[in-house]
Amino acid sequence: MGLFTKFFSGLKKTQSKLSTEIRRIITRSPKLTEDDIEELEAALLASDMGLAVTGRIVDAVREKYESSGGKSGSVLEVAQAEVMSCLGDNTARLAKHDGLTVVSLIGVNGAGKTTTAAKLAHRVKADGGKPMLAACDTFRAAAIEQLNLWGTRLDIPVVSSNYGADPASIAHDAANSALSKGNDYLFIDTAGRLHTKHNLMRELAKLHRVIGNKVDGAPHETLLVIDASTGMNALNQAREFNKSVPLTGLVITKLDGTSRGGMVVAIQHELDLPVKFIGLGEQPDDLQPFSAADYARALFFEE
Ligand SMILES: Nc1nc2c(ncn2[C@@H]2O[C@H](COP(=O)(O)OP(=O)(O)OP(=O)(O)O)[C@@H](O)[C@H]2O)c(=O)[nH]1
Ligand SMILES: [Mg+2]
Repeated sequence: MGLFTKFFSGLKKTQSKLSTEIRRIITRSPKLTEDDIEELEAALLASDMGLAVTGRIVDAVREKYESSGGKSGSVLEVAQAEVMSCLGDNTARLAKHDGLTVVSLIGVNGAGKTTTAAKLAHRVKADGGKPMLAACDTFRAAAIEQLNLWGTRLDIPVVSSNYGADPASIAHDAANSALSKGNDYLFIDTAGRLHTKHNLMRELAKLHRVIGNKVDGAPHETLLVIDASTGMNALNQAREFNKSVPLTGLVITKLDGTSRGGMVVAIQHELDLPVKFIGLGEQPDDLQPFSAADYARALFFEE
């Protein structure tokens, strides 16, 4: 399956709701009225595109409509171009350092951290790399077994310890193991935590400090994993996490399960952080590097 096809099928819920709404608005009369514009605005906001981006799209549509003497057929195209320009030329890559690259996956409970760690390791392996996983969630019941299961399924080594063990010391042991075995990527799966829990944020900062003392510059990537259905609260999450541990990028998961896929644009527009990967399903191949062009095209695709 090509990249665009994957984006398109993963974003199907958002795309079909948006394009059905837009088509309904533009086909009922040959001219766009103020009411039509308002309905367009509501449809965009319902996809969680956010006020700023929605405003830009609506302005662009209005301008196009006025300059074309009332023809409204190109709304989808205008919206697509505007989203693309909001996102910039963003094509994601995972950082790569000489020797071992350490990637930490963090986020609130259930966001998709463990699955994303496994999927990323799988990508690295498919590209000929040598990934390792570290089970640093020693808190949630069955978290260690969950990562070990992924390790077995994908044939990727997992360093783990017992429940209640210090996550920082597991990360330290995993880095030792990865360095001695010549692994090129270490993915650290951390426990879910609310950004408002200061003690848990300190624990995360400690883990990062310990790994940084072990491997120069580590963690090289700190990816905040966000469930796409979180909506605008994700902005708050990102800002708070970023205060404790500097983020290098975002992973937006479960886009396949929501019609609010517009939040990717809103969050990238509001925060100065790249969306690096998006999750479009539960299978290992369902994590895709983010491409602004494919995303914008898929969102407003006219079938
Ligand atoms: N449909 C879909 N499901 C996903 C995606 N990413 C993760 N999931 C599912 O979401 C659920 C939670 O994923 P986990 O990876 O366990 O989340 P987590 O952040 O590690 O959760 P905690 O460790 O409990 O904080 C699992 O059932 C995953 O299969 C995605 O992109 N699409
Ligand atoms: Mg987990």
